[in-house]
Amino acid sequence: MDIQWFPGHMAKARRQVKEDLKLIDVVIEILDARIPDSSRNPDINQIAGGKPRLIILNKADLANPVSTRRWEDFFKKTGCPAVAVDSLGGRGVRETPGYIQKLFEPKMTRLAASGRRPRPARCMILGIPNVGKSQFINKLVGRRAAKTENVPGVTRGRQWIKVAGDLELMDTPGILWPKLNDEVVSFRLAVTGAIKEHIFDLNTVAVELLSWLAGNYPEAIRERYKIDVLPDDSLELLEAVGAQRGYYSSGGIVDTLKSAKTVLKEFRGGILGRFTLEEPVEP
Ligand SMILES: Nc1nc2c(ncn2[C@@H]2O[C@H](COP(=O)(O)OP(=O)(O)OP(=O)(O)O)[C@@H](O)[C@H]2O)c(=O)[nH]1
Ligand SMILES: [Mg+2]
Repeated sequence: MDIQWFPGHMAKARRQVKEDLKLIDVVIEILDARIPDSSRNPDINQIAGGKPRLIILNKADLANPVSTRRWEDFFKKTGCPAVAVDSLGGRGVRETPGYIQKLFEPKMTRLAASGRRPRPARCMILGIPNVGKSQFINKLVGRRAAKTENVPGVTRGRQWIKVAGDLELMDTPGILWPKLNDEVVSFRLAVTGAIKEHIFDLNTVAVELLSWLAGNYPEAIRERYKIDVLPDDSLELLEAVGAQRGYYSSGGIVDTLKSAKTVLKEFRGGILGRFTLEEPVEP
């Protein structure tokens, strides 16, 4: 699976981020709790420069809670506070302003020492497409301040949003790195919904996902799709899912595309269970 997807708006967003960083006190890096490593921009250190940073492990409601705790510890050990958040349900959202204020404190003290009046902490929300940046902001401010939708590439330009109290947040368009040349990373981004669907082959991704699930959580598939004996071949498994659902085309063959869409949708919706696709590797 070779994915090349770097639309013009992302290149522009990247330049804009660089420029806007001058105005920013704290960078909020939103990661997908199911793939904290693959959803991380490898250039983040360079992009964020020396700004204090808070990591948010978003969509924690869809991830394995034990793994999420491991990831929180992992990032904390690297010196970066990390909070698990469910921006839909709201869990963890309220804890974030406290972390932000703490990160802003040294700068605020410096500003005060030079005679400047206190001002809100200005934060930039950064992350890959569809990770939940706009939804996180909406949950924090308690209204639909930013547009959200379950497809990547919704936010096209930056937008400042004030939070009651002392925060100002800048929503930004999701940015992916130019070359997704790592097959495993590409698969994980596709399966979690960070890449537009016309860019990759749905069947390939669903087969790979079924193979991963069959290897790690066979019970989840057995129960959901009522398949007692899982075939070794994952394409056969995809067909078995379709057969179980009655997805037949006119010639009586299983419609694997329809099965693939079902499997991906149910995985992304958390219907198959809460899964984390990668664990932290201790240095
Ligand atoms: N289950 C779950 N869904 C979430 C969470 N956060 C966001 N979503 C959903 O994920 C989808 C994408 O959310 P957005 O806020 O639009 O994502 P974004 O990062 O702003 O995306 P772009 O603007 O395209 O870069 C929406 O359908 C949200 O409802 C979460 O914590 N849990
Ligand atoms: Mg957005």
